[in-house]
Amino acid sequence: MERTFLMIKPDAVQRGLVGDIIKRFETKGFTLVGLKLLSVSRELAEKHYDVHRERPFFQGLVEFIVSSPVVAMVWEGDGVIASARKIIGATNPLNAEPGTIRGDYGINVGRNLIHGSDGPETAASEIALWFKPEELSNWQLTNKAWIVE
Ligand code: DAT
Ligand code: MG
Repeated sequence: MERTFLMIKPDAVQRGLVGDIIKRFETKGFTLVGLKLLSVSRELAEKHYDVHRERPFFQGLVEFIVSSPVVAMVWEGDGVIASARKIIGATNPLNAEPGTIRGDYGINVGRNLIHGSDGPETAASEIALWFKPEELSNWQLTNKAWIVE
């Protein structure tokens, strides 16, 4: 079953948006299989954003992620990787459609509320980076037959 890694960033945690953000993925029909609030180490933040190491915004991005706790999550379901990216919206919240998380709550690319894996390979590596296998639960929604044919 397909899984993706999502991280509610410090701005969204500080602004009290954790519940609203989780609710969007729950009501869509995806299954939450891993969840934790944590203060991110510089080492983890730098590993997570390693592909952006040479970009001018890298240091500021790392400072932001370590500045206050985040909520790390793994969600499961057919098509969850691409669907979560749609629910999240465009990287720059000013370009994100209303109805998306970034479109509804943000106005600045450096405060864009949430991270979501961008493909199957990054999803697998980010899940492994952020969660131990025993921190993930394999379970089924009891109402799954009412969500998936
Ligand atoms: P996304 O988070 O939509 O996958 P990304 O992987 O291109 O976007 O960039 C990772 C994060 O880096 C992004 O969420 C916010 C920050 N970022 C990206 N482009 C930026 C820019 N031009 N200026 C400042 N921060 C930027
Ligand atoms: Mg990205």
